[in-house]
Amino acid sequence: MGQLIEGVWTDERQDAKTSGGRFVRKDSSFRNWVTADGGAGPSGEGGFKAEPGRYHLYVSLACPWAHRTLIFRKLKALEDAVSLSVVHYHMAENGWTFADGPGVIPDPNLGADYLHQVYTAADPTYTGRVTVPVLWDKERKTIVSNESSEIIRMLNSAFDGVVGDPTVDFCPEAFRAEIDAVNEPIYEHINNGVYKCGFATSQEAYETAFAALFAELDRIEDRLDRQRYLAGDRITEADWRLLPTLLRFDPVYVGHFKCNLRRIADYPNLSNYTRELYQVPGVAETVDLFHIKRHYYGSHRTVNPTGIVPVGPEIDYAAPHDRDRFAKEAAE
Ligand SMILES: N[C@@H](CCC(=O)N[C@@H](CS)C(=O)NCC(=O)O)C(=O)O
Repeated sequence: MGQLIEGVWTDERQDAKTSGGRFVRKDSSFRNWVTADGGAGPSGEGGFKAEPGRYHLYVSLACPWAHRTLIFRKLKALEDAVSLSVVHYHMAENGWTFADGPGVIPDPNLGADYLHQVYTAADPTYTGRVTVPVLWDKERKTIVSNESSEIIRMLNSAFDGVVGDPTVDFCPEAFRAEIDAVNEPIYEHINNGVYKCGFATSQEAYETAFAALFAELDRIEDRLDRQRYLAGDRITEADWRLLPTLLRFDPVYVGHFKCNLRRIADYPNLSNYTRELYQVPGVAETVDLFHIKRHYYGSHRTVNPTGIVPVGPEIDYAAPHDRDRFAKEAAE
């Protein structure tokens, strides 16, 4: 995995060689917000007004952080308003690329061969990781944001007065505090926790992350025994932030990242919940297990030197689920 240094791509990175072999994820760099009136958002500068056709999303179908943004774009009916590029699943010496391959959607804005060219177009002296997702402003020819948690908040509401489906709200004011409260430990121990397991370079760091990951999964399993969704009786942002990790867990994280105490399939509530969310109309179209498996197993050669992609496991996310038991209980 490489990075940009002063706008120049370099193939080297001191990635997991952090204190005690722990993997530490660096904060995202572009933190501006698209807003309804173009005013500044919670961070960054203003000048990014919500307008149909103005913004473009660069994603990888493999990446769980990018996956959240695809789900919001789909469920908020913003596909025509926010255009899309998809990088190749294989991330190697050039980072993410637009090389020809199944499912790749090239860059219509800059004709870039590599995603790092999009970053240097926004900031010619950029230093840092070149990550997906990226929200690009075609008008100002710059990156609005490369932070998925903030991009989904923008997609959830900024375009409501102009385009998309304003009746869909995954972050209602009344749920906000609860959503933030559940998001925090899930991010720390599950979304990012699987990476802390997989990219640890010391036994101790791996075992610490592993214990925290399964403690949090157990806690969520218990919560989902009492309520249908993470923040209560309706689907919220918290659910869409967790789903991409759950979908990748059994096919990838159990083996590749050594998260193997239990599979999601071994958790009755989590597995039924995963299937219910997967079956929400539109969501399955955002899931690409081919990109997911090829990317992780093929790109992380420090973790899997041969690049061999396992054939299994057999998983049917479209199989029936039992989550409507909560609706039945409420009706009784
Ligand atoms: N905090 C970022 C993290 C994004 C991220 O780490 N994306 C990964 C793919 S899953 C990436 O692009 N990695 C490339 C690299 O680190 O060089 C977000 O949530 O948007």
